[in-house]
Amino acid sequence: MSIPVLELIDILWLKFRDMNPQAGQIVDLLAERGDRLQNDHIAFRTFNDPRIGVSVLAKPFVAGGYVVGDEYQFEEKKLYAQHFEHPDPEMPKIFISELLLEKFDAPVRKTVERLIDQVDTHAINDDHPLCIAARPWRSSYEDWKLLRDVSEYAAWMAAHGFCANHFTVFVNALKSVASLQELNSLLVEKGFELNAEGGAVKGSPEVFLEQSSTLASTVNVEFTDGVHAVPGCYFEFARRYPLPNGELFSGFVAKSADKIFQSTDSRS
Ligand code: OOG
Ligand code: NI
Repeated sequence: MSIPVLELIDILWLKFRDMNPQAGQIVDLLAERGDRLQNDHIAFRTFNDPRIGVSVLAKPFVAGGYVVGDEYQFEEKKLYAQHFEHPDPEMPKIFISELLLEKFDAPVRKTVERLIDQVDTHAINDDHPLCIAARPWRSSYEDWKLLRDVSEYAAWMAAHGFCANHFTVFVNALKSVASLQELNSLLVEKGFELNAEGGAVKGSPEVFLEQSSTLASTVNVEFTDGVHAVPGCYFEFARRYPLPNGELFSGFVAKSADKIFQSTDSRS
């Protein structure tokens, strides 16, 4: 029996909040204004190796009633993603992406292969799902830098492995702000840094989704060659608009997502 999804989400949230204190601070800020956090979606990252690909990460969610909603391609970043939704619209959507390893040259593939070969696949099971496995490999800062030069995403994976990359505030449910723009202003005023890639707000009512996100907090990671500060997790904000049939759009917008990924880029 898989861990019930709600229980899993609680575990993921506590780990995420630990690694990303700005999330807890923003939840507290909204609570002071009378708003409770409703999650729009939770995102995970991985590599497209059959041992740890999207379908392995998705397992406990699928067991809990989630189904694939749509799929997305990111040519330039060499990523593929799927989102999963639950019949209960209050349940957060799950967005899972994977790096397409065959699109990279041999040194990168070998570096990643050395990480994946350390995963004890028998230790990944219904009681210990991959999405909470943390970093099932030892990696060096040298690896991180080599990967960072070709893919920020690959470097992030080498440093952190499996956890929620971000949680997302469902802005429609907030009563204390009327728009995503208003929420962004509040966050900037309180000192939070937003991802400005392509403008603070990604998307528009015309594509039925507006999104913004913080820049990932820097975290100290223990590599085999010492402790180094690298980008960690971030917090996202999403406002959804109704489709012509009256239902809220429940998917993602690849052009916006492409910029949201950059919330974990390292700043030199
Ligand atoms: C995912 C970025 C895309 C969205 O909501 O469009 C995304 C990531 O950074 O792993 O979350
Ligand atoms: Ni997201």
